[in-house]
Amino acid sequence: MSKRKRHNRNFGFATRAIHHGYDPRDENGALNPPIYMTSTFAFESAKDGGEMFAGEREGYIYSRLGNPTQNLLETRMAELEGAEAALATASGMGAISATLWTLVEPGDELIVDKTLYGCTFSFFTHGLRKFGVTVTPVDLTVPENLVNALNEKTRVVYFETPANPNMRLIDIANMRKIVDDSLYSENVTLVVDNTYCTPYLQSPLAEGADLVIHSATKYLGGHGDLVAGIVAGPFETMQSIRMHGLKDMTGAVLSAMDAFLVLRGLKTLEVRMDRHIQNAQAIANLLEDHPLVENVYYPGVKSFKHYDITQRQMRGPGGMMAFELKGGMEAGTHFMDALDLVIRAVSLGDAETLVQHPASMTHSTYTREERLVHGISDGLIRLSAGLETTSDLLEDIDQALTKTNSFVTKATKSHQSA
Ligand code: 3LM
Repeated sequence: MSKRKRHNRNFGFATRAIHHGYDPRDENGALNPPIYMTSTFAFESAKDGGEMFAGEREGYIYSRLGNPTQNLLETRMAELEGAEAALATASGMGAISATLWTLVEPGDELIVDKTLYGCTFSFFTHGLRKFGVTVTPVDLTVPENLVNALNEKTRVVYFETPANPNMRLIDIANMRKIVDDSLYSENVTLVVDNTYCTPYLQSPLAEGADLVIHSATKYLGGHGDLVAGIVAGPFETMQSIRMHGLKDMTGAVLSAMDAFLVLRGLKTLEVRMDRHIQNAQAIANLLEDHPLVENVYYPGVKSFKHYDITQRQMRGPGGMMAFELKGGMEAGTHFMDALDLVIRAVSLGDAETLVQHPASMTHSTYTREERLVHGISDGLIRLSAGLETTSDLLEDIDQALTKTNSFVTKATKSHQSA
């Protein structure tokens, strides 16, 4: 944290994403913050060291417990999410696991939305369950389902909005109200994964969530060159996640180098998100008007099922979408292989436009039966709109759709004549 106080004006999002918590005058005028490449920190005296371990004196001890570069990222992310504090972790899964290991005990219950990123689903259903935690997936797009599911064992309500990969939206303020109106509000922590939106487009804590989680690997880093995670919320909870879930249970601490890279990514988050949206909107419009496309799931199109929640909860439709082609999975894989500029890869939020097939890739941690119950069809394709020139993307997607169309027409004809 900066030792000097800079003018305390009510700065906008981009200004805070670039400046908050750092003053070059504290670091020999260096425009960029130093990368503290050190595992351990020298104590002034044995007594000082002992006092730091006892929590009686502030200071850095060891980089699994804290490091100035990580700390700057945490300060900045807390500011952007409107949280008292934040914690940087070695991956999004590191943030999720450190948080859950801190919040739950054997016998507790977790209520989760039925659509989750594949490894989150896997950690909950295959990981936590092994340790005596009950995990109950429900469709949280129907608020009554939360009313019915809450009980005296519920400790955590967890969801993504928009959900990866099918873009279902969940009304955060409504979930808060339902928890508050229940008999169990004291015991329940509401956790929202804000990876798809980033704090530029959505503020879960302001909507009533207790904790917000990110895979910083995605838009926050923004360049596909690192893996990182963030959790943000009340100071005391962050302290216990740091000292228990992160320090002792997972050890999944972010390196100083990667903390620096996420800080660098944050400087351009606002301009990148605006461009991601511009490209995603143009692609979604093209898909929606194309005869080969069965469904488009993008918060910026009027046909979107949760358009009302988008308007209320999000400051923009984001860069992510999913769609299904007529001709199902076969047409989908043909389309993906026909793309030339757009890249076939998992992950999202990068400068490059990426497509992937959730059923065989990011969500292959679900069984086929689970995917169908959880709303992830075999034909679903996910697209992360990048930052390229819009017309180049449209041209590539259009030519791939044209090739796929002739493939589907030929396949249908040969099927009919057989
Ligand atoms: C993906 N997602 O391609 P890391 N929460 C959300 C996520 O999308 C992810 C995580 C948490 C993808 C990763 S799939 C092998 C690649 C909503 C990650 C986990 O641990 O930083 O990957 O975050 O959808």
